[in-house]
Amino acid sequence: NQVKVIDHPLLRHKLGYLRDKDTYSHEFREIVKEVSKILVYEAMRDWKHLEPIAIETPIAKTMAERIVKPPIVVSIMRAGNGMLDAVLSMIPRASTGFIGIYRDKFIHNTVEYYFKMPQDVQNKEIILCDPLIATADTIVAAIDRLKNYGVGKIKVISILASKTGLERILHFHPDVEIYTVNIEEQINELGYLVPGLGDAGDRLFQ
Ligand code: HSX
Repeated sequence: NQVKVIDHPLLRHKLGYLRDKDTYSHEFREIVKEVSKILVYEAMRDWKHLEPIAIETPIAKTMAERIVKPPIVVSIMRAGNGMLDAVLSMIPRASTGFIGIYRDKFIHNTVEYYFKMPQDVQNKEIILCDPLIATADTIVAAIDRLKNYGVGKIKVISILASKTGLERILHFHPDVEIYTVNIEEQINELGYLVPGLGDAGDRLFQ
């Protein structure tokens, strides 16, 4: 199964605050960070690239492990930037990419205005961050673009994702894994998740 819904009492508690329209922006930002750490923790669960390293504790010599070949953390701007620092704090050796992309309601298509990846992306694993997946137009366009660059496995972390959006991602990209807190049943005529949490970019940055 490519879709992992991380069901946990702490996440359900935090999601309530994210959904609540009366949650202040500074609180919303903090909670997005907390949830992002939990999602990336789950996304890294099957990470295979660990290297043994000899260290000394204050008491004795021992062996430890270090993550090698760290993934590239990619933010879909602007809302993905609300997740980025938290994810990087969990994987400090990761490099970072940015994709500026939005759904244009007049031309009914996605528009890319920025694309910046680190130097060597060939076969590198990707953690792709965007708090919301509604129609999935944005994330599918981002995945298309990353695959054209020859990246390795892509894991998406997203706080809420619509049922149709998830189906759409897996229709085009069945190899992608998606980690989310909840699957939303509906999207309204404006393209917002229902009940959702509103526009994640606006909630984060006002
Ligand atoms: C919001 O719209 C989110 O952060 C995503 O970037 C996008 C989701 O909408 P959709 O393209 O999945 O419909 O700004």
